[in-house]
Amino acid sequence: MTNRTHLRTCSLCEATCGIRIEQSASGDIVSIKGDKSDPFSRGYICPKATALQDLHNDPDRLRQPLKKTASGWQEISWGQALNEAAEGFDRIQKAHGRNAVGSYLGNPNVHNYGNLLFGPLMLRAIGSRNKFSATSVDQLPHHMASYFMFGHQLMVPVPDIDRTDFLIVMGGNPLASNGSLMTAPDIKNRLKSIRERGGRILVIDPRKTETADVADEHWFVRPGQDVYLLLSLLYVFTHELQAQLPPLPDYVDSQSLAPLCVDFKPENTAPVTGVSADNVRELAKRWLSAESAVCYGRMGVSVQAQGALCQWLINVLNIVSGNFDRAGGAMFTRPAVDLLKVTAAQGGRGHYNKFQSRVRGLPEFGGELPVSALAEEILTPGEGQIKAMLTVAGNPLVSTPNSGQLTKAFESLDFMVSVDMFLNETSRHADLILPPCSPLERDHYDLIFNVLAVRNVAKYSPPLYKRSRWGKDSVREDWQILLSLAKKLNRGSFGKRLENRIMYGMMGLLKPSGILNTLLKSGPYRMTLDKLKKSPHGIDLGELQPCLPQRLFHKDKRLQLTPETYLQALQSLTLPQFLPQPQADEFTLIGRRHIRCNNSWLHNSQRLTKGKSRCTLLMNTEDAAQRGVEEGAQVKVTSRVGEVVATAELTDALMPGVVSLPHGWGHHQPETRLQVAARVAGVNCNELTDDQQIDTLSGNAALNGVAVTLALA
Ligand SMILES: Nc1nc2c(c(=O)[nH]1)N[C@H]1C(S)=C(S)[C@@H](COP(=O)(O)OP(=O)(O)OC[C@H]3O[C@@H](n4cnc5c(=O)[nH]c(N)nc54)[C@H](O)[C@@H]3O)O[C@H]1N2
Ligand SMILES: Nc1nc2c(c(=O)[nH]1)N[C@H]1C(S)=C(S)[C@@H](COP(=O)(O)OP(=O)(O)OC[C@H]3O[C@@H](n4cnc5c(=O)[nH]c(N)nc54)[C@H](O)[C@@H]3O)O[C@H]1N2
Ligand code: SF4
Ligand SMILES: [Mo]
Repeated sequence: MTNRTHLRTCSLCEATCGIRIEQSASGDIVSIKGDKSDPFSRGYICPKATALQDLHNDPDRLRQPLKKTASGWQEISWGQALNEAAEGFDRIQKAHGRNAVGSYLGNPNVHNYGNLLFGPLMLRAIGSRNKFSATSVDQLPHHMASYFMFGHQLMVPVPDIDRTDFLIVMGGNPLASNGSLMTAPDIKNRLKSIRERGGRILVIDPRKTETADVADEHWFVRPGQDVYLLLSLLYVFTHELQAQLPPLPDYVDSQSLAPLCVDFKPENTAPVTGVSADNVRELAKRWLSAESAVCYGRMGVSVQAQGALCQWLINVLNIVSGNFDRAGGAMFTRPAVDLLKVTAAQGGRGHYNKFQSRVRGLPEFGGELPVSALAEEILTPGEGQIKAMLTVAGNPLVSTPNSGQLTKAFESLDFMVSVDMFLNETSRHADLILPPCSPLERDHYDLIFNVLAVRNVAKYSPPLYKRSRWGKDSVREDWQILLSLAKKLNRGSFGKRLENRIMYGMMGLLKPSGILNTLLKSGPYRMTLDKLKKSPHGIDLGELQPCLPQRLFHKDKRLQLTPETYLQALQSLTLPQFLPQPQADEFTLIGRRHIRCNNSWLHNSQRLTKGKSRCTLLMNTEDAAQRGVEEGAQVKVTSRVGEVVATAELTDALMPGVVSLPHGWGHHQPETRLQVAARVAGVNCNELTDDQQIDTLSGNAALNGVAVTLALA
C-alpha cells in the first residue's frame, strides 16, 4: 500500500499557504510540507502548519458534546446537546428579552467558510443586539475607514508589496504574524524581493522586530502616538511639499487638507512620537519621490487609542501621495467570490453608531458592539442585561481586555454555550460545549483572505478525512452545529418560521460547498467549484488591477477622503503639546506575536511550545539596569485593572520606557483540559489591558499602549 498525497490550504493564519499532506494507507499523517506548486505560496510554510496534525490528533481536543453537571463534565449526545442549548437560550430570552443572550465570535470564524456562511443565520435566529467579536480587539478601525471612505467595510486596501518601491510598515510584524489584512505567503522572500529590485523598507515600531531586521531602516515610535506622526507627515505633504503632490484623482471628494494638520508641524510632534522632525521630513520626501510607495499599518496602529484616526490617515497619505489604486501602492483585489458585492446586496456594506451599547453608550459598527463593553453589559443590572452567552471559536477570557473583570462577568451568567474544540479558559464557563471537527475534517475555501491578498488567487481544499474517525455520533462541522441551533431557535409568526425553515433546508442541502459553487459562478471569473477541484494547487488570477472609481460602493462612486466623522474626531484630538507627561515610574505595555503561536489556542501542541518560555516581559536593557532588574528576574507588572508576575528578558530592541508581553497565554486554570498548554502556562497580558482604554471613535480596544508600573516580585 502506498502513501497518499493530499493538497490543501493551511487555515491557521491569513497567509493561506499551500500544503502537501502525506498520508499513510491507514490514514495517519506522515508529513506536512509546503506545496511548491502552489502558485501563491510557492512552497513556503511556517512551523505552525505541522500543528494541524497535532491539533487533529490532540487527545485534549473534544470529540463529543460536554455538559457541565454537579459531578463534573459529562459527554452527551448531539441531539441532547443541541436541544438543551436552544432550550437554554429560549428560556433566558422568554424571561429577560431577546438582548439577554449575547454572542462572541472569535478569530477562527474568518478561517472557516462554513461559519461565515451559516453564522449569520444563527445570529439572526438569536435576534439579539448584543453581538461581539474579535474584530473590536483587532481590525475594526480598518473596516471603519473602508466603510466611510470607500463605502464598504470589507473594501480594505492591500499593499501591493510585490511591486512597490518603498514599503513603510507601521505596527505590523509580518515576519512573526505572516501578514494580516495583507495575505502574502512567504512574506520574507517577498520583502527580500523589494530590496533586490532596488526598493526600500522602513519599519516604524516601538520594537525592533523580526521584520525590522530584514528592512533597510527601523525607527522607534512611542506607543499610541502614531497619529501625531501621521499628521506631521500630512503636514509636510501639504505645507512644505505641496508643489510635488500629484493632483487628487477626479473621483475623490475632499476638504482642504492643509488646515486639518496645521497644528502638527514635525517640530510639535517629535517630542511625543520620538520621531525627529528631520526624519519626518526625510520620510515625506522619500515617499513622494519614490516610483511607487505604500504605507501598511496593522495591529500596532489599529489596536491603540487613536486606531481609527491612524487607519484613516494611512489611507489619506497613500491617496494624497498618488499611490492609490496603482501598481506598487495600495490596491484592491478582484476575488473569484466577490464577497463585497455579495454582502453589499444583503445590506452588509456596514453602518456606524446606529445604536449604542446600553451601559457606556459605545457605538455599534456593522451591527456589533465593542467587546470592551462586554463585561459591563453582563454585570450591570437592568433592562437588556446579558444573562447568557454563546461563544463560537473564541477565547475572549484570554483575548480581550481586563480578563479579570470579564471572568467575574462570565461566572455570573445564567447560561452559556461554547462552540469550541477545547475545554479552555472561556469554554470552562459554559454549560454546554459543542465541539466541531478538526480543520482537516472539513473542506476549506478562503472567502475573506482572497479579498485581502496581494494577488488574485483561488483554491479549494477538500477534507482530508471525509468522515470523522471517532464514530457516528461524533464531531460535526461548525456549520452543521450553527444551522441546527438556528433551526431550533426559529421563532416568530407561522409565516416567518416557515420561510426560515425553507431557507435552512435549502442551505443545509447545498452545504457550504454548494453555496460556494453558486458564489463562484456569479463572481467575476464565472468560476466553478469543479474547475477549482481540478486545480488542487490553486489558480493564479493575476496581479492586482486598478479598479476605481467603478469599484467604490458609495452610490455616487465618489471616494470620501475627509469624512465628517473623522474631521470631528480630529478636532477633539489633544494637541501634542498638551498631552499629559508620563509619570516617572510608568512604562508603556505593548504586545507581540511569535511565529510558533496563534493567538491563544495552539499552545497545546508540544512541538510549538517546546523550548524556552516565550511568555516573557521584554524590557529595554538600560531601563532594567536603572531599576536593578536582571535577566530572568521575576517582575510584577501592575496596571489600573490588574497585575501579573512575568520573567524579565532584557533587550536593546525595545524602545526605552516600553515593555512587551505576548498575548494568548495564562493557561493556568485547573478546570481546563489543555495538558500541554497548562505546562507552559505563561501569564495572560489581558489581565493588565483595560476595558476603559479604547479608541473612542471606533470603540476598538487599545491593547497597545497600556500604562503599567514594575516592581521586583
Ligand atoms: N493583548 C492582546 N490581546 C489580543 C491581541 C493582541 O495583540 N494583544 N490580539 C487580538 C486579536 S488580533 C485577535 S484576532 C484576538 C483573538 O481572539 P479570539 O478569537 O477570542 O481568540 P483565539 O485565541 O483566536 O481563540 C480561538 C478559539 O477558537 C477555537 N477554535 C479554533 N478553531 C476553531 C474552529 O474551527 N471552530 C471552532 N468552533 N472553534 C475553533 C479555539 O479552541 C479557541 O478557543 O485576540 C486579540 N487579543
Ligand atoms: N504567529 C502568529 N501569527 C499570527 C497570529 C498569532 O497570534 N501568531 N495572529 C494572527 C492575527 S489574529 C492577527 S490580527 C495578525 C496580526 O498581525 P500583525 O499586525 O503583524 O501583529 P503583531 O505581530 O502583533 O505586530 C504588531 C506590531 O505592532 C507593534 N506596535 C505595538 N504598539 C504599537 C504602536 O503604538 N505603534 C506602532 N507603530 N507599532 C506598535 C508591535 O511592536 C508589533 O511589532 O497576526 C495573525 N498571525
Ligand atoms: S504562515 Fe504558517 S500558519 Fe499561516 S497559513 Fe502559512 S503555514 Fe499556515
Ligand atoms: Mo486578529
